[in-house]
Parts: sequence; C-alpha cells; structure tokens
Amino acid sequence: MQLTLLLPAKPDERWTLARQIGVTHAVTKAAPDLSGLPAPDNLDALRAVRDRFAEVGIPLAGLEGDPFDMSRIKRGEPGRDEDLERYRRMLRNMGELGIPLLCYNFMPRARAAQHDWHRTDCAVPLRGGSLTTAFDLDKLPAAPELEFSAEQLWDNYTYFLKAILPEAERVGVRMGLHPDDPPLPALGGVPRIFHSPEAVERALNLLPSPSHGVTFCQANYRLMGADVEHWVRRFASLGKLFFVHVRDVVGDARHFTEVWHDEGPTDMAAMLKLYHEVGFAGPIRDDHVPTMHGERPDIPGYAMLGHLFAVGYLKGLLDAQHIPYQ
Ligand code: CS2
Ligand code: MN
Repeated sequence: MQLTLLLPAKPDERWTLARQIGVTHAVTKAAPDLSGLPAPDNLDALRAVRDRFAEVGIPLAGLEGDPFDMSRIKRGEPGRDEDLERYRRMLRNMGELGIPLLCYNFMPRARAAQHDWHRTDCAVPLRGGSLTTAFDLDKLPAAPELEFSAEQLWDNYTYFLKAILPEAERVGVRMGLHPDDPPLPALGGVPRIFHSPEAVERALNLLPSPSHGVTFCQANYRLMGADVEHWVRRFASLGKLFFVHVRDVVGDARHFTEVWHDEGPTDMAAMLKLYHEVGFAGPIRDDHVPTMHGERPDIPGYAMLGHLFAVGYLKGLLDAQHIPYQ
C-alpha cells in the first residue's frame, strides 16, 4: 500500500508536515482555484503540478475530484461534448506524465451546494473540543422536486463513460469511482446513483474495462449499510480495488457524524489487515479528519493537525501487524 495524503496542488506547510510524518505519496485536486494554474487538460499546467510534488519527494499517485466544472457532463446539458474533450485531454496528459490514477465521482451538484459532498454541520464538538462534520437529512428543507431523474443521470453517466473510458484505457490511467457522499438517492433536488455497492458494480459492468475500478471510501460504504468486508473482497477479486479512503463514521446515510480514526465503530486494524490480505497495493489515505485547536474551520476534513494523528495511528496499526507499506 502507498501511504497517501490529499495535499493542495500548491506547496505549503502541509507538504512539509506530510514529509515529516513519513507520507510517501500525494493525491491532489488540480483544479485552477487550487493550483493557480490552468486546469489539468493543459499539459504544461499538469506537468508543473506533477513536478512540484516530485521535487519534494512525494510523487503524485493520482488526481481526485472534479478537475473543472463538470456540471454540463453530469447534468447532460448542451456543451458537454466540449467538456468531455477536455476530460479526454486531461487523461492523455495524465498518461503522458505518468499519473496513474483518477478518483472521480458523479454527484451532480445541487444548485445551492458548495461542495459535491454535503454536510449540514461542520463544527460538531468531538474529543477535547475538536470539531467534526455531520449530516442530518431532517435539517434540510423538504426534498424539492427532482430537476431530472435518476435514470437520466444513468444516461448521462453512460454517455460520459463511453466518451472517456476508452481513452483512459488507451493511455493507461485507472479511474476509481468514488461513491456518493452522503450515499443518498437524491439531495438538494438532484438525483444520486452511486449510493449502493450494487450501483457501483452496475457502473463497472456498463463498459467493462481494466481501467475502471473503485475508490473504496470505507465510511460511505458503511453508511450504505453494506457488508464492507464482503465488498472489499468482491472488488479485489474483480481486480477493481484501485484506491482506498479509510475513515470512520457513526450513523447511517441519513444521519451521521464523522469521528476520529481511533474512536469509531469500525475495527481499523482488521480493515487494514483485510486490504493487505486481498493484495491491495494501491494508494490509501485517511480522507477526512476533525479540525483541531487553533485551526481554520473553513476547510472541514482537511485541516492538517488531525491528519498528523490519523497517519500516525494508521502507521501504528500497519506496523503492529507487520503490513508493508511505502
Ligand atoms: C471525500 C471527498 O467525500 C469523501 O469521502 O473523499 O469529499 C473528497 O475529499 C473530495 O471529493 C475531494 O476529492
Ligand atoms: Mn472518500
């Protein structure tokens, strides 16, 4: 396994801290507002991002998230073919630059939403006054009329996959589908389709390809009510376990709170042993952590102090079980 952190696409103190705690690989969201460069469908821009990480010794294991506004693709709106060509260009660039993984989601953004992933509270007190995120469906206004149907979203997804997956396969980039977060059938007036493991497997079977697999976001599979061990083994047996997000939650998809990696209901040691047993050798990251004393509350899940704890905790569990990692 490659011990990884999601780091900003521009160097800052988080890069230094990542190196100091022994993280060996990075993933990043190379969107212009984060990189200060054109989007990754521009080869020089993506090369600059890759070289930034290479220069400090934390090679880029992959890209995550929407590299530019994906609304027209996800909503099936006019202009999507232009965006799909950009997406294919980004894949070609990744292949040329040796960036092997793309973690993507297909959550259409609700008009009012700030992120694709959604929370109703980003300052829930946890241990010692640390602050975590939570979601409570009952705190949202009554579900508005859907702007379009789940079947329409499946059609948009199929159109997207047919347009870009052959290119990913041609250039050797592996695409890991991240589940919806929260894994609900609709949110904010738009449908969601990747809220069950069966839906993810349906996606993999739409256009069978060795370049298509899963980002196994453990907490979201738990929120789906899925048999997490079963699906880790199934995706691994299919050669589809490309990337792992290993964080924990209490609750279910409608009402949950994210928790510290060492205080959740999931046996993290057993999960790491499972990933090792099924032969997972890809990148693994701690995903979200609580915000700690003195940290900015405006980047929920991604302030750095909690990652120092989480990475140390995961390294301890790996070392104690003699599970090799880079
Ligand atoms: C996270 C994502 O929701 C999750 O589980 O992995 O929010 C991820 O942090 C963002 O999409 C950026 O990749
Ligand atoms: Mn995740």
